[in-house]
Amino acid sequence: MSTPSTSSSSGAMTDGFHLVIDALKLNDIHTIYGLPGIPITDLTRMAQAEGMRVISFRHEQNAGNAAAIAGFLTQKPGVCLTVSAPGFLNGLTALSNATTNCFPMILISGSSEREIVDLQQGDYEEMDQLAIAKPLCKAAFRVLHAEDIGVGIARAIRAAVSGRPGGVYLDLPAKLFSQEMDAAAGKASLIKVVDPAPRQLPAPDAIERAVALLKAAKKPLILLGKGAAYAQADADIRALVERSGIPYLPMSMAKGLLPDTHPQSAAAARSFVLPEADVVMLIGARLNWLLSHGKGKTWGGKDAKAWGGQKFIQIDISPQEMDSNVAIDAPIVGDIGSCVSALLAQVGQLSKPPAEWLNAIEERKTKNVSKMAETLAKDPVPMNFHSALNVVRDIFKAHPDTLLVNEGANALDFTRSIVDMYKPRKRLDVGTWGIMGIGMGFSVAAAVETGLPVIAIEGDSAFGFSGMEVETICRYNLPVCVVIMNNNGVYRGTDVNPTGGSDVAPTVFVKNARYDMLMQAFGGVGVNATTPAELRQGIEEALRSRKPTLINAVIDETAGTESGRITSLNPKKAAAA
Ligand code: ADP
Ligand code: TPW
Ligand code: MG
Repeated sequence: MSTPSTSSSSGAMTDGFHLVIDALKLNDIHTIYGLPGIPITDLTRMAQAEGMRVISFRHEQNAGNAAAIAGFLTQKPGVCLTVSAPGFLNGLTALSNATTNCFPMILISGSSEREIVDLQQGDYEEMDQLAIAKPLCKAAFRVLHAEDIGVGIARAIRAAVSGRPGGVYLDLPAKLFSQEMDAAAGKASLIKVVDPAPRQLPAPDAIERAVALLKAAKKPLILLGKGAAYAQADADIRALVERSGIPYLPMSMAKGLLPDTHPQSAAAARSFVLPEADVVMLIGARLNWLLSHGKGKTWGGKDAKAWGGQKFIQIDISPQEMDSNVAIDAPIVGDIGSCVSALLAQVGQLSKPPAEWLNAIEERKTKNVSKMAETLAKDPVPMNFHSALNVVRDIFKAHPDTLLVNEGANALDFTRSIVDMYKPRKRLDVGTWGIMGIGMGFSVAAAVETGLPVIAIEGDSAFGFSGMEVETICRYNLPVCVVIMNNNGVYRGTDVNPTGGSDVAPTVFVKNARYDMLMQAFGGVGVNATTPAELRQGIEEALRSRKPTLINAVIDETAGTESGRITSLNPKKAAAA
């Protein structure tokens, strides 16, 4: 296909299609995750013709999740492209989830004719998309004129990656794409964004305040969140932890920032260190529900709402995050790279944490680790989560560069606690919302963006939300190995219908389903694994061959617990507690 915008002959014209493509490429965005249809089919074709990688999905939510995690992995906004109204709405869940998780992405949706939409005259796929997107993302823009495309893309990129990263919606009405303009003027209208995520240096007095708190601490603790993983300040974060000698806890997606086997990791003593710590330094982690809002019994408070007495230091790029749940005694506002390096410069002033604290943690860790080792050594028939995940644990130890995608309830919680990660940004999961459906979208983007193999550990319910994308994985021949922890249902496969009627219980699926056959339908490798040995062989072969693979791991249907680790959030149970 010709490239009007790069033609140098005088009088050459360009159009909206090419300006969008050129603006993305100019800003180093070379991949689009999307799903074609009116009015963006030709945009996908032309983008491919112009050398962009266009990854087509079977449902926009998965394309959106792919874009979001591409943003997390690369610090560049992932781009998702959809059609109008229904396609846009399908992408919106992912956009909203990206915003919630602070992942930079841009959802670009074609839209119907403005005049008709605004008069509500019933256009094809009519919807006021901009208005609907606005409350669900960080910023939303619409471009009406071809000469504004450069500005529109530049604003979208800046909004997505600067400050706290998030999702941006860009509305491109159908008519825009065919608008023509002089090619030279078009080229001149594009903007290459300079320094899209400017460093934000912390104030020196904020650093001093934090250092003073750490100096006085008897039982300090560092909490690493996915913001710390996103920031790609890996060496400095590791140096800060190691040179201060402070024990640390990684949040789920921060696992591997330092290897989970690191002697300072307190992960195996989590329920001991949270209530005991006296000064807690949060690095890119929010005190939301995942940390029990920084108070209550988890933190040693005397009841569910009480403050546990900890002093908090919080490093975050968003000033408004401070005091959101409990008082933050030493807020450090800035980008994590700059903040951690400023702290590192002062770390010489700190003495190592008291031995009593470190020994107490070590004691708890040793006890819990040996208890876990006992459980993992068992080989029950049928397999349970532990015996299956013991295999996965070995595999990640031997192949630490592999990416792990993980969703489900028990399939999530057990994997998080059993499978050690050794490198930063290798663990991708359900994040802040605990959302199901990220599995295949994340897997596709993880493979596309890194070229590395991906293992997706999926609950059988979780997999269902994005399962059709196994065709996408086969179509692009991606090195993705999906392992379904098949316990015949949501949490378990054993619930019964109390009426004795013929409908099964709401949490129960078809018994003994063969998910592996889904993969075979598209030319991938399907394996039915009933023992740890078969599971090990299946995954190892997938890593060796890099062929799309799906392993149906048959798990004891009685093995799971309700809601995995978050049973207490169920209304009925919470009231009873
Ligand atoms: P987790 O779920 O792992 O606890 P959260 O998503 O709750 O992590 O928190 C991530 C935090 O990191 C957010 O408050 C976000 O503002 C912050 N953040 C993201 N990127 C950066 C960065 N580059 N510098 C500083 N803070 C960041
Ligand atoms: C978009 C609620 C949380 S976990 C889960 C659901 C439906 C599935 C658990 O079953 P699975 O795992 O995957 O088989 P396991 O190992 O315990 O059997 N809809 C959305 N997000 C969420 N979180 C839900 C529903 C949910
Ligand atoms: Mg299940």
